[in-house]
Amino acid sequence: MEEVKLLGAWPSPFCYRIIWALKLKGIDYEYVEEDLFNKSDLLLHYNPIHKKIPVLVHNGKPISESTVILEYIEETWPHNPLISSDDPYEKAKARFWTKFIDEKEPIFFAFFQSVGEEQEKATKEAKKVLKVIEDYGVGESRKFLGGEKVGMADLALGWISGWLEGMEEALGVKLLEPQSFPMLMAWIKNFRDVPQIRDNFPDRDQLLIYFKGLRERVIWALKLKGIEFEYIEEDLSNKSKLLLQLNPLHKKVPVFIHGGKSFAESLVILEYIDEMWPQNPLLLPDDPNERAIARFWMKYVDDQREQFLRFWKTTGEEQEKATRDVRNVLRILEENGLGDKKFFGGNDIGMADLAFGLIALWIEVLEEAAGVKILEHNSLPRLMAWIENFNNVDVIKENHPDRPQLLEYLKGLREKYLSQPTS
Ligand SMILES: N[C@@H](CCC(=O)N[C@@H](CS)C(=O)NCC(=O)O)C(=O)O
Repeated sequence: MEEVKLLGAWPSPFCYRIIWALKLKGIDYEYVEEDLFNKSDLLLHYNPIHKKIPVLVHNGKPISESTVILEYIEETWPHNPLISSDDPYEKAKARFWTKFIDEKEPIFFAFFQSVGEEQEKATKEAKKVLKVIEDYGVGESRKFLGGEKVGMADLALGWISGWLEGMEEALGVKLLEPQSFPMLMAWIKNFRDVPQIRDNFPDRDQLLIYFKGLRERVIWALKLKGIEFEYIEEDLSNKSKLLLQLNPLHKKVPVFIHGGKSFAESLVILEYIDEMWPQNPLLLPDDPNERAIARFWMKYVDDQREQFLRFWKTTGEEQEKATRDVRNVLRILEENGLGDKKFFGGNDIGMADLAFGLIALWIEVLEEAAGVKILEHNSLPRLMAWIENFNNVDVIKENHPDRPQLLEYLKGLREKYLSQPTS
């Protein structure tokens, strides 16, 4: 009994090329889903060069690169051919289109991942590629790229029959206008009508969530790193189903969605962002000792959060005590955390600064909402300088909350807390 195993990942169009080919040929295989954020030893062992899926393992021998796998499948199981003609010229044409489509994939990736001018440029380029396929690849006289039957080039192009729509919808930008690409639209229909394709297609909604997720994360960190994301505003007095589903434990924002996975807790998210996108300012220092110190301060501030906000939630004696407490916390930060540095991590803004960002952005507004003065210039000079440095970083400046709106929000919330006897 021969071993046919496919290492894949459900959203990967490259992987579906192989699934479709095996189904069209009626080859039984074992499918192994890979977690691309935590690659298995098996994947690293079988594809040590690219560490990517798909990988086909046939009787212990691994083959990677989807177009190479398609050729291998065709040669190993020649029935129900993917290149139906014996004519070398027809074969060359099928390979030409397979290669053409494969090489243009980065243009669509750029279309999906970029923003602004870059996206406009990528959109134009992607449309040009589609036009070439419309004019020269799919013809009026034939159902598929290679003729009357689905072939290798069609499998390579398969992703435009579902994935492209997911990308378009997630972005809100349309590439495939039916009036401009009538033959491509007809090809999509023909392709999706093939039973082996129709029965082995990722779920449309899941693909859409996946692509939306890819455009996600915690605003400053991503902006500092120049990473694009989609922001979903939550109404916390009427939490969305999505939030309850993604963070059933705490039911709190922020929740970060990336690559179809989600997790909560802002500090955890910051660490993830730093690991996932190590470019631009590294939010945590390289040195393990400095790293530990930054984490220590982040945890300290997080643990003090309730304490920190207490002065704004209380009145009278309780508020006086809370005011003394928060000043103590700030003094500890001033003397032990900040020292003579511009930022908590040194000369550049870092993860600890983002963790403390609330102080810089909110404290004055919290003071005004609560009618109490916490920050005194003479007693906390370094912290005051830090607030100024923090607020002057371009990314922070550009993403500052609207002050009057924040004040109104914090005043309203304070009233709500004060009217609840237990809080
Ligand atoms: N040229 C490759 C592309 C495969 C590819 O990009 N696979 C992605 C999933 S869609 C992957 O495994 N990515 C993991 C990574 O880049 O770390 C092929 O045709 O097989």
